[in-house]
Amino acid sequence: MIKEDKQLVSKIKELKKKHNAVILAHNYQLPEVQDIADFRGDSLELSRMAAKTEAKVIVFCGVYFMAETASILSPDKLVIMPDASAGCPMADMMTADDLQKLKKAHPQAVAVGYVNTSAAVKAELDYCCTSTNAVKVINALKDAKEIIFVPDKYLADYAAKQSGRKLIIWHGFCPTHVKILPEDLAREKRFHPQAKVMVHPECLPQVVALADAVLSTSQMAKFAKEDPAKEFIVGTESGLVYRLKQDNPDKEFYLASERAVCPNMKRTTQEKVLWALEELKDEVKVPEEIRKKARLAIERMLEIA
Ligand code: CIZ
Ligand code: SF4
Repeated sequence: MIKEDKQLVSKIKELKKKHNAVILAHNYQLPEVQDIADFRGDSLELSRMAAKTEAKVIVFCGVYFMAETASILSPDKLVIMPDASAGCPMADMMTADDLQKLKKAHPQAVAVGYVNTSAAVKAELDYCCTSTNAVKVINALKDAKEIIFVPDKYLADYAAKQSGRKLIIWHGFCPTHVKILPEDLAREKRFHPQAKVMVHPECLPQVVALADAVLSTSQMAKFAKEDPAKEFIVGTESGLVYRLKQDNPDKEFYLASERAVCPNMKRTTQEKVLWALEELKDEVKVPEEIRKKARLAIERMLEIA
């Protein structure tokens, strides 16, 4: 078994070299997939890192909108997904048509959208944002009469409370993060009274209200390293715990809920990474017209953040 795994990993390495490929693994990927990645991180972080490399091929182990983001930032590289059927239900809760209608209903509003959106939705946005910089982006829009914030109603709730701005929202949410409940945090706190509670802003407001820190996955990685606490309760998708433990072997991390597993994030396996490199597919390519507009929304965000 171990021998087979070793063979698989060495084949992946060989093909990676042959095709001048870089493997990106989102923080929510399976441990075996994180282990073979050149970079792991959040979706924007990964896409930006890959864009800076000389690689010709990007293997994106994550969900579809993330590979699209990589394609938006690296139009000259071949972007492939080991399992292109891995989508994000939250991103799928809003179409470009939905956003166009919302914008028509609020013609004065500036449109801000979470990175968890399709490229087509991003093309309709004035500003993109991540869970790291959502509040910063909203705060920068002082002159905006109205602000649309899509698609996550819970990230919107958090950003509205933090910025003191009223936001025009959409009814999207993450089906994985809403499975983390206030009673989960209460139970873990009873088991680990010394632990600091960090939660993702995609969580329910009742859960966010109980946290010591509300953070994106890249912020959690940083916070876990820098904070003096030795124990942490982790209110986000399960995959991040593997990385946190590896990065901080002297600290303890407890997943807030065993239910916080994103099935789409778990579709990618080492075998599928190998097949993707063998066949150089499935390609994800954002059409140029959409790409240019979506890129503008990302660039406007980067100017602020
Ligand atoms: O954009 C990402 O990578 C997501 C969805 C999670 C996060 O907070 O890093
Ligand atoms: Fe989408 Fe939630 Fe899965 Fe992230 S964890 S990819 S937001 S469904």
